[in-house]
Amino acid sequence: MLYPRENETRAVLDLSGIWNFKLGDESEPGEVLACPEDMELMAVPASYNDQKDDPAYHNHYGWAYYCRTVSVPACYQGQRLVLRFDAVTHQARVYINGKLAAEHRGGFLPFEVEVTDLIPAGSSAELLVAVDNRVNHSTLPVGNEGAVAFFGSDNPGVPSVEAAKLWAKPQNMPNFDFFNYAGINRPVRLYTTPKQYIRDITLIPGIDGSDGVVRYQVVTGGEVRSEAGTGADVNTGAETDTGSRAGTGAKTGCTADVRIEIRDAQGSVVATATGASGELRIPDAKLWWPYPDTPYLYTASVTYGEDRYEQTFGIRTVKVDGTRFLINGRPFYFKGFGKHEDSAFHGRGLDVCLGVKDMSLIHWLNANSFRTSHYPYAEELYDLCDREGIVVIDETPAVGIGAGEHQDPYKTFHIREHHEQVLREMIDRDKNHPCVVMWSMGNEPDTEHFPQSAYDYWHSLYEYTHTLDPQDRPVTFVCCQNNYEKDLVTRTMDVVCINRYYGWYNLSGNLDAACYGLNQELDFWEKQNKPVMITEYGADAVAGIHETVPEMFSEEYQVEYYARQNAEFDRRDFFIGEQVWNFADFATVQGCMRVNGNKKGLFTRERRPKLAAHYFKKRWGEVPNFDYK
Ligand code: GCB
Repeated sequence: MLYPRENETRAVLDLSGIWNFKLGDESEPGEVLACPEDMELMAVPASYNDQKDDPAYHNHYGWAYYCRTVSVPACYQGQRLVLRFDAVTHQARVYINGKLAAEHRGGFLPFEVEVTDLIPAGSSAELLVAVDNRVNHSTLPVGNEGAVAFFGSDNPGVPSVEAAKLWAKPQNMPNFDFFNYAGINRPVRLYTTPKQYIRDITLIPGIDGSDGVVRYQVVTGGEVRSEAGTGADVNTGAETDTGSRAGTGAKTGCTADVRIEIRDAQGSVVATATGASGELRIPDAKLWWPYPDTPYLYTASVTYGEDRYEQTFGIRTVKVDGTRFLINGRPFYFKGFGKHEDSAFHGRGLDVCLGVKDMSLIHWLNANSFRTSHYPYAEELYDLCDREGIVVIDETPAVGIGAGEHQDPYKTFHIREHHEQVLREMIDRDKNHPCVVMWSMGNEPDTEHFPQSAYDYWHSLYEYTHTLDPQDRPVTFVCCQNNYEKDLVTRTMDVVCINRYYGWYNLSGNLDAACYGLNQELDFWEKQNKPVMITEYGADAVAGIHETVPEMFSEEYQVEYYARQNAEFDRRDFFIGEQVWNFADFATVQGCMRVNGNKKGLFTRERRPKLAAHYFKKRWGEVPNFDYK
């Protein structure tokens, strides 16, 4: 799905601002719905949870309603009009003048609906967005069900489940460790295209000697004069997954009408072609390299009839070769972290200023990469990473698939179809970004208690993911600390990604024992002949707690924890990267394991560095991006 960009053929109206808002309950909104009475004010885009000082918002469970009027200028007459939602978390129903116009499941990926006839140019309409924040065993991320699960014990002082049912309020019980921020978290825009339009562009870069070779496919839509020369059939999954009711009339285009020009960073045309699919050759191409080398970007300017779209891309290759991860043929070492989209007041709402600040801090740290733990991030961030040369592992929201030791989650819950949907939508959205070098199908599912079921589920999904990506990037999922000898599936991924907390959740405070345990495990991985990286390791450090003798929760222990374990990674040739948990402190549900949120950040939530940030700035300044191993 193309990002809404304005140019001489397309206009974009940003609907960000103050909307009307009202909390709802668990009742499902139907096909027809009017804006409620007595609405309050709420900023969009942003999560609604922390905008008001009332636990009813912070801890809400169920539907909530956003309303505003949308006016379409008369000068858009003759254009196709599309309403695009970048992310509504977790489930959305969109009403135009009271009638259901679109629905979407999944809170981190875009959907759109054509509104040319619903809000004709020169008119206004009432836009109502219903948002459901409930997580359960069929959503991604996964929530536990039964609102009274915290109750029940042999202790007579703790209410039994039966007693609690009489008075306990229903609530979300995330099976994941980040606050369940919800609402219209990313921009809503109305954009125009000509009636015949460019629907999608796929660019597949390659390198041949000193030339860049770019295979491309363009999908067009609208009333097509001729059906000749189709050939664009990749990644059209999003067409049905958007849930659009108005229909887009998309068809593959007339070959002769599509023209593509590649421009270099100075704007000079370096290659041209006509037709909906083909191959372009760029002599003496400049490659996209991670920072501090140049992340060089080209622009594909595609025209079709009166429509035009500019898609930036980079020329770079990604490949796993034995135990190495190659970018442009050179062995790359990942230095970075898992992050979150999380900040004060906005919650998970898009904050581009914070995005720019984080890029600056990533450079300050001499890091080169991050994982979009635990969901696809806003598109603006991938654009920043393309331009700033930051390498991204792109992850779906499939976090928390597991059901405790007694139930096989893969046989018990119906998650597969939705999981495939989010993979299709994520790859369809992000496929052209040079910064994305690997897909992560999910984080920390149960792979230990039902190893064969886990293998059947994840390995077939891995094969499916490979078929979705036109660039066929490496595919993985991130494995939690488990009995790695029993786990059958992690070892079959293109890159083995492990989250390990030796010295924190286990062997707590004992770094000698932690290093022993870690080495036992690394000996196991050494025999698998796969590239292995750590995608999470970390220790909570409450900023300002200092000790002469490093103890848990102090900034000194966090540094010691990393220094000891990094020394072990450095001794292993097959070990291709270290991504710490987490870039910054972040909000979680409250609980006795959390001190006002998760404090494993190298930075505080306000982006003040802890001692560990200074430690990594030095270490990563000495570890090169390439040829380290
Ligand atoms: C994990 C999870 C991450 C948590 C982290 C922690 O394994 O993947 O979401 O936040 O541990 O700090 O417990």
